[in-house]
Amino acid sequence: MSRSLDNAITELIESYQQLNPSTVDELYDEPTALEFMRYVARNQPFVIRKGAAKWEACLKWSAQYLLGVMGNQRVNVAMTPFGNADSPLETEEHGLIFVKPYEREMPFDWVLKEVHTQEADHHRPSVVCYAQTQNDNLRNEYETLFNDVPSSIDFARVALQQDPEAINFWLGNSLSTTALHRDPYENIYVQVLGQKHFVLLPPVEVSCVNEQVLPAATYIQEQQDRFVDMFRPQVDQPPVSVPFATWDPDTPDRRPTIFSHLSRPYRVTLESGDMLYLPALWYHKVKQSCDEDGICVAVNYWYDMEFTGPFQPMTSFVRIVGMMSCAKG
Ligand SMILES: O=C(O)CCC(=O)C(=O)O
Repeated sequence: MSRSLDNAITELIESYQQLNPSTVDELYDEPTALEFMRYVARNQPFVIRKGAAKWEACLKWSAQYLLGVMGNQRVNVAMTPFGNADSPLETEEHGLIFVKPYEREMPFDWVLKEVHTQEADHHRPSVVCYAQTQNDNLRNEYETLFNDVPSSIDFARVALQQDPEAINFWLGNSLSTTALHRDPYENIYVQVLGQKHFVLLPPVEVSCVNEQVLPAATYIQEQQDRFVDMFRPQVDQPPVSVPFATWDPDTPDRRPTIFSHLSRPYRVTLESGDMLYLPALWYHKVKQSCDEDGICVAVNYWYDMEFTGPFQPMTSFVRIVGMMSCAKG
């Protein structure tokens, strides 16, 4: 029985790969709402090369412009020792945990300088900063920059019949990596400065990512003198458990499942002005490279995914069956 369950999961992954393109579709014009809806219905990503190149943000933003507009307004910044916010972490004390960043409000000019200086410095800093609150920050703490981007993506607004649930601003450098995870949103991601390097896995590859239920922890600032910030993870109290992918397609021999070798990750790099449609529930890991100012800036639009219809329950079924199969293996 369990052999045939493994075979069924293998067949699911392989038939998906046979029936679908092996690379992310590249478009050079915005799709119509109907064309976009066909991608949503197939749950298939695409990138529009230079799709946002004429946005005010892509024409005007630079370190100097951001500094001029934002000045010393206070913004939230995530701080971690290795640029590893919201990621699995091996610890001696607690084994594998899910660690969240230390978060702090700082003046924007301080954050910008810190991100830039860390990028320029050849020695690894003791703390890596990433402005990455995913809480609609572009319509809140970064509101003064909001005029430079559209308030919605037209083809998505018409097709999905809704406004974005959140519009987020991201400012970081090459020291930060976003760990493999998935979100219940249709995501339109626009690169403004620098590059983002996405690794994408479709939802059917859930059995490859070795999702485990991990104790949640948060970095705390242990000791600070004039020069050094020290961070260590502290397990959350009361205890909270978080299901999270623990396999990384870039280090495939660490923590694989019996299905990980079947995974065929899609890789796509976004240059300034490029727009990615990242469909709901796709696993994504994101690395970044900086522009000549030593910063990497992006904006993304999250639209609620559709929970009615078969997609969500069937994806959830595949996830549960995959976890059962991996657990007994
Ligand atoms: O840009 C990043 O670092 C992560 C982006 C991401 O996870 C998202 O847009 O959902």
